[in-house]
Amino acid sequence: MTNKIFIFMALFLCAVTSRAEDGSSLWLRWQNVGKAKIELKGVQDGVAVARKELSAGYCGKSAVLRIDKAMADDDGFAIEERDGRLTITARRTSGLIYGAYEALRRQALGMPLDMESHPRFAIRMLNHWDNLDGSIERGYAGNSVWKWEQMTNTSTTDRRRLPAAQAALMDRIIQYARANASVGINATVLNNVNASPQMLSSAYINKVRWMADVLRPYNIRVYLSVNFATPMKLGGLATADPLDPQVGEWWRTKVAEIYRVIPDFGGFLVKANSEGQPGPGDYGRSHAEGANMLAEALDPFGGKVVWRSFVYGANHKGEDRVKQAVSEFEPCDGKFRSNVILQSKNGPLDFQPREPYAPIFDRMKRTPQMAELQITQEYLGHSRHLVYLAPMWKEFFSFVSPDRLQGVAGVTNIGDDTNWCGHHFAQANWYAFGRLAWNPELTSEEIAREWLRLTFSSDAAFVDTMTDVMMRSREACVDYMMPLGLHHIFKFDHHYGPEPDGFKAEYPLEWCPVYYHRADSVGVGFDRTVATGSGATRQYREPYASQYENIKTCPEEYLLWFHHVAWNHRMKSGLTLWQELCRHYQHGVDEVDRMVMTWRRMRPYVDDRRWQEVDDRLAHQAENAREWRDVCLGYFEGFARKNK
Ligand code: BDP
Repeated sequence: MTNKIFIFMALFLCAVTSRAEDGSSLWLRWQNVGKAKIELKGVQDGVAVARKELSAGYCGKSAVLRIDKAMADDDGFAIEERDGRLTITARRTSGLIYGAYEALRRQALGMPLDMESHPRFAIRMLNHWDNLDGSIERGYAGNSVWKWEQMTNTSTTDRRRLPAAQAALMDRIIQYARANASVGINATVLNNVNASPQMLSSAYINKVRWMADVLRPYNIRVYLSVNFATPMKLGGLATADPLDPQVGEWWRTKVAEIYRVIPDFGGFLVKANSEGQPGPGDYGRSHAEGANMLAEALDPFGGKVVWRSFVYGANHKGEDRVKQAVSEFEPCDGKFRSNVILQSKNGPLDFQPREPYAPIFDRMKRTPQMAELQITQEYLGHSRHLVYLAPMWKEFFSFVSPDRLQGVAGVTNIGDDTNWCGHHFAQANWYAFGRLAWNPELTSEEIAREWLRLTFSSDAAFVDTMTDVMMRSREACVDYMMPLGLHHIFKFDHHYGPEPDGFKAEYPLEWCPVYYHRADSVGVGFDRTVATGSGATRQYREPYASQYENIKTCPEEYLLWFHHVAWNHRMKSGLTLWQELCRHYQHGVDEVDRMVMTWRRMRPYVDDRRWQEVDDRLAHQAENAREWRDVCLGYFEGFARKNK
């Protein structure tokens, strides 16, 4: 059979159908065809998942899974297909799993199967901000998928031997694992960075062991967030001082207890001395001293400490918040043990719709680093707005080379909602995160196209139209929320609607919108220049430092981030700043109106339930975009009145 006919048949058999449904199957919609014979070469175990997926989903005659020790030592793979006979070759068994999913994706997309691929990052991680009580910090898709109370004190993952509730829970976790493995995600932090000390109690470690057993066949390593004061709160010690020998001993014993039951445990994620969390600073110790103490305990087992740089308001109170991570961590550069990785958010503030990149990625020269991206849309309309985030992450990678990073973490957007993510289109962000964590060179557009086809329909009229909608959605959000470099003018606490006049004397100043936009009768924006402002531009490498410093060369999308600009300042368009601001807000609203109209035309291509659910959310987004425009322009006009 020629390749062409074969692919045609494959497509026919495995066509993505448009039946009524609820979105729970995500992008994993290939049909159970159950024909292929699977053969193993040089593989002992660890490939049950690849085997099962291929024998259910591969439409050809047979598949060979083969280990080849001559290949690069990573999770990569090679795929070859000749007349319906598939061969997947990898150095590690994990590569066979990823190869199997890639082959099935290509088959579903009608693409030639032959290819070789290797991940750009070794660590491709999700961060869950899930609390032990089932709530999720900044989660907008229901409660936590982990039902800790349903995990009994059992060590079996044989679903027939589990109580019904735990068996159902296991099915859901396996779906989660499949989704992750299908896009190459290989690590997960199960709990919130604002961590409960209870997470490390023996009872919870036992539950984590069960989770790790369920996830392991999918090559997903489990990590935990830890509370730095756990030795006091759980262990009853009088201190958590990292230089106190008893504290070190407590952590070593705890780590040994974890590895006894989870031999491939990944390590700890730590938020220390940030937003009220305990840390080494409580004892006058540095971040390096704190991280190294944990790293020493984990080192004999190959575990890692992922230490967050999201720290402000502690040692550098009063300094421009966006400068504080560099001020705090630069003196520690070169002082961390080799199994510590510093994890920083993509921007220097906090997951805004648009931020310049965080200069800490340039400044830490001798410390392994990871980027933290936020998949959950804390500041981009929660799970109510359609905002495709791949273009934002690509923007980040255009400033920070993937070569500087050991890995990427994504703060996940999933919960126990039937469709996982609240908004059907928010699934695209989970998918895109994984795809970019594997290969940051993929374009946002390619990823959108493949996701749309796998999730909804391959009809070109649908895919072309909705790819365009997705590609424009992030810029639309920036426009109706915070164009031209405005930032953090959200309502307190929920970070959803606008509150440009937000100020509360009892809150830290860095939480108040007025601190960030600094509007007055002359102009608007935060002067971060070296010449007259906070000097944050100095933290950037050239050519950016000079470019951002000068109002004439500063890119307009960052203008009000770096400069306090007069209302009547001439923009590149010839309009004044005030007029340009109005134009952006209006454009954002117009874009959402267009999205609504476009989606109405997509009805023939989408099943009723998903179509309706997306339509409802789009209507809400259009309303919210107007609220942003009217509240922000109404407020700023009060200042601009005389000088616009
Ligand atoms: C902010 C969130 C807060 C998180 C914090 C963090 O508002 O809920 O705990 O970041 O990343 O974006 O630690």
